[in-house]
Amino acid sequence: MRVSPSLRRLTAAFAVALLPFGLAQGGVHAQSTGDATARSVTNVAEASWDEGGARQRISSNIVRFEVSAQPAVPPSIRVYRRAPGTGAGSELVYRTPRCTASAAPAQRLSALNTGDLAGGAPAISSTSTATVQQTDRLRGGEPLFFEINAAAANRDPAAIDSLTVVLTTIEGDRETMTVFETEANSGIFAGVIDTLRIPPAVVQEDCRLSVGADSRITVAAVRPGSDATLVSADVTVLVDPFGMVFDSETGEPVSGARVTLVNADTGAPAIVFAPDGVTAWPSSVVSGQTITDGAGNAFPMAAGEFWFPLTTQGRFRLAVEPPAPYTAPLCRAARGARPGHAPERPALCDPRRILR
Ligand SMILES: [Ca+2]
Ligand SMILES: [Ca+2]
Repeated sequence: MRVSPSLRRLTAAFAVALLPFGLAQGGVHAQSTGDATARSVTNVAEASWDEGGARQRISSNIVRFEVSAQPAVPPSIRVYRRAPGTGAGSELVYRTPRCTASAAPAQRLSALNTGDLAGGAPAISSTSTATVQQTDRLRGGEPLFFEINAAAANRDPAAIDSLTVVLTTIEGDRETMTVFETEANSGIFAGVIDTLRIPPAVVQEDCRLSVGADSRITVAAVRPGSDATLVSADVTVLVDPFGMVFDSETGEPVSGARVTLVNADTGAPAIVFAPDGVTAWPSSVVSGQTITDGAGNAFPMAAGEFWFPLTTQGRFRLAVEPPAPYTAPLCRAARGARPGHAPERPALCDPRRILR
């Protein structure tokens, strides 16, 4: 059968296209590096045809390509907040990040074990755990935990790799962190950053992320070796309003009132925690005065403001001791109360409002 030149080229093209698959079974060379198995497939395409009564044959150049043993998992970010109380939530393993970017890609396990740090390599803390729950919302002042699954950033299966993470807020704060792989060959990079309510004013790269009311945080992992974003996620921030003591006639804030959070069932001062859910917080504060938590952190309050960030579950009331010339909380008297009968309208006190 005579083959036209055009058909001959087509035939050869098919042969080139099809031969690699035919040869692949005999031409696969596998090599392993640690637990990560990569396959290198080497192919030579061969075409043959009859022309002028003679058998013609031609071989292509050598083509090699790598075949991953497992399909690549796209990078992803999960964001967590500390689980309130005990019993709920899951354990997050992380290493304390460094609040700077680092060009050094990895820390060898041997150095990690001996503390002998290679030149330029970031010091890596031992692993910590936190009980957390996944979220896309956070209260201002809570620590923000994040976990980045990025197999591409696990460049050395025998070393703790690091990943640069940039956190930004819509108020203009920006924190650049070096986040470490949880294990040498996990491909998972987890870390935490404290958030801080505004005020005080935003300060970039101070290792704390300032957020305002209805803020949004963007967590972005940077592709190793470039400035491009590998993967990012947004977190909505809810800022609980501060309590406010104000003049019921003028509406002006009133500083200097002692406000106590009281357990309504026991009458005892409530157990209060700082925004991190762990650090002690005073159960009695003075409106408009800076509040200092059990770890010595200062939380400035604007005029008339007070704040009880977190407490245990239960029923609570506020007790207010107003400064002079104010005398008492504003209360609405009960109406229609008769002995043995419920009042038509119960008494109602708004302890944040006081009369003079
Ligand atoms: Ca690694
Ligand atoms: Ca900051």
